[in-house]
Amino acid sequence: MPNPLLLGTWSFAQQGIERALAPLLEGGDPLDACELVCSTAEQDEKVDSVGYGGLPDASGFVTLDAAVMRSPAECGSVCCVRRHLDVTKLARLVMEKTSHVMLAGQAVDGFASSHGIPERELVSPSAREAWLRWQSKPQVVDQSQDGGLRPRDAGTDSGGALFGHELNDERRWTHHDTIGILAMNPDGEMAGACSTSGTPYKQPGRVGDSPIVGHGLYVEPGVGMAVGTGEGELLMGVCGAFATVEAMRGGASPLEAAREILNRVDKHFELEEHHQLAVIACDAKGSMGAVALREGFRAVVGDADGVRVIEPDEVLHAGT
Ligand code: SD4
Repeated sequence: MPNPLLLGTWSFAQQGIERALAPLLEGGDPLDACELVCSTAEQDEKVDSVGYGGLPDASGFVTLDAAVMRSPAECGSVCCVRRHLDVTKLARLVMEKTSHVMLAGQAVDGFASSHGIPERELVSPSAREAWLRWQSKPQVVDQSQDGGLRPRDAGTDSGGALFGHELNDERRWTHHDTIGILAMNPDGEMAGACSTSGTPYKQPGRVGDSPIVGHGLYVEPGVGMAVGTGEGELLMGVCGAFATVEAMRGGASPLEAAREILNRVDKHFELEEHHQLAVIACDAKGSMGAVALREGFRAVVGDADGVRVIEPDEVLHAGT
């Protein structure tokens, strides 16, 4: 019997998982659950890496990316969306209403409007303030680092406390965080989704791993599913989510598979201090694994025992 569950990246997935868990455990559609978890974060201004509240690119525009997936034949994504907030819903519309997998840029806003989804301002007041501060102090985040993610100063960051749990070294990575969610219902049906504003102050036009099937998200019924968060460029270089599922196909457990892919990143990239990456994975029975490159990553599990924030099973560079 599969173990039905929701497994999401970062503690801010908790609120959405609490909303989505009961219907999933009663046999609901796992993609409905994923969409609800992502849209809860998209609407939360406090989450500064997803949806409304997401930090802008270098030119001051927020652009959003998202993907959904049930299987290799059923996936959809959108990227560089500037005028619509509901990007997970849009990715699902691409999957369900078109013969395509991915729509990009301004055309997505037209597609959204044609499906009756209202436009809205994506730059929240707090994100605009942060961007203005960044502009006046460009040395705080080094744009030459392809998006320039750096752990924030603990002293200026409310971090994990914002999301109501005690594991507060997560705050190091605030604004570094895609929401990624994997779901399995009691029938063993799987789905996954992810949603992000990408790296803060990124070069305009930059798209990371999240909306690209196989990079930030991959789901294959009967085998497993995986989703990543963190420095997208690292995961893109190894087709990370796909590679994780392939490792499970080859007999690896979710933990072994996630570890193998992070080791591959470690082998190929000159990692910098600000690089963080985490992969969460789940096999066809509902066993799960979570591995992060550095300390401070959190995941959220929802299952028959309730909802809880957990630390990853392993940190590749423990102590950093
Ligand atoms: C990206 N993985 O665009 C996403 C978002 C993220 O820190 O986690 N940024 O690279």
